[in-house]
Amino acid sequence: MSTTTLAAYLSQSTIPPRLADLVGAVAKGCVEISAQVRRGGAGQIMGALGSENVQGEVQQKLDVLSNDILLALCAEAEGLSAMASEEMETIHPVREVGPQGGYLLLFDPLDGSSNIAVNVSIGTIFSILPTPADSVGRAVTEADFLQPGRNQVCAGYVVYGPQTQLVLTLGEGVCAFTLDPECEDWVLTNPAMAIPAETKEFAINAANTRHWAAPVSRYVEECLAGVEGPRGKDFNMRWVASMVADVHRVITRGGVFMYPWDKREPNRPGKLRLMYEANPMALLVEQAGGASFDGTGDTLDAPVTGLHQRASVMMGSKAEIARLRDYHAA
Ligand code: AHM
Ligand code: MG
Repeated sequence: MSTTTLAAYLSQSTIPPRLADLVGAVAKGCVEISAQVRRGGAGQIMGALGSENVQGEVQQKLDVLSNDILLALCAEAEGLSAMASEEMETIHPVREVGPQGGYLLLFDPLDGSSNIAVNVSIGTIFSILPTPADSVGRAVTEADFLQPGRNQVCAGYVVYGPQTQLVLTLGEGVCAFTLDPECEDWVLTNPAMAIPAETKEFAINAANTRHWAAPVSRYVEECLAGVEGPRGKDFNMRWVASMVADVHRVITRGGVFMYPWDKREPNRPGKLRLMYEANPMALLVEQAGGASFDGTGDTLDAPVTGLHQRASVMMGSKAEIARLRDYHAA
């Protein structure tokens, strides 16, 4: 059986070489993160660091280690102008933007940190934006990053589960690669991921039921009513509490992932971050034939005002997102 590696895939003539180079650097960083994740308690990576990130969350050793790995390896990619991350308050400039333009990389280096200690799937999420046209000849600023998700030229995630998988879009569909730990090559294992239209699964943290907005409560209540309810079928609920793992399941076999706005903090749009969590996942879901919604419109069209801005997140099978839209409009 012939196999296609990530390197071969990225050498296609339709992919700009400097973008391919950057994606290769992110993937290489994730091979290193995967190795650290697998060492677990046998290495020095478990536990909290004693510091907090810009969002006031306790940083785990693995959060910071993963951040450092991506910063170091991606800085080598020639086309990269600057990086931003969940773990850093401000941007990390790399080089002045040359005449060919450049790229901005955003990432959540280790998503689902609460699952590290319990040996449950975690992940890395990344998003690549073009540097704005007027940035040539100067260092980029934070304002250059504040572009809608629709501008992304690439998005992806790596899930560190029983297998380590990279799921990637360069704007023309979604493909998945599986890491062969023997040779450290990413092998193309699904060239065209497609979210099934029909679903019987939803993912939401049900502990927050009492805080939800009415349209979300209505949607979930109707799923729970099962075959006797208005949906006329039984649903399953799943919640890994790692967005990467939950969205990976949705992209693989359909369903809906939700972390919507709720009444706990009415002025906060949601828990998850727009630029390095919601937007890359929304592009992947859309490219796999699904849709995403932030309670007002498409996630990818949401106005961006800050690097660490939060978002209300609903994404998955198209018909389910259309239903959620209708309920929000009612
Ligand atoms: P993190 O980036 O600090 O790990 O937080 C994001 C994670 C998501 O992966 C997941 O969907 C969510 O937080 C789980 O939150 P909760 O524990 O409230 O269910
Ligand atoms: Mg995260």
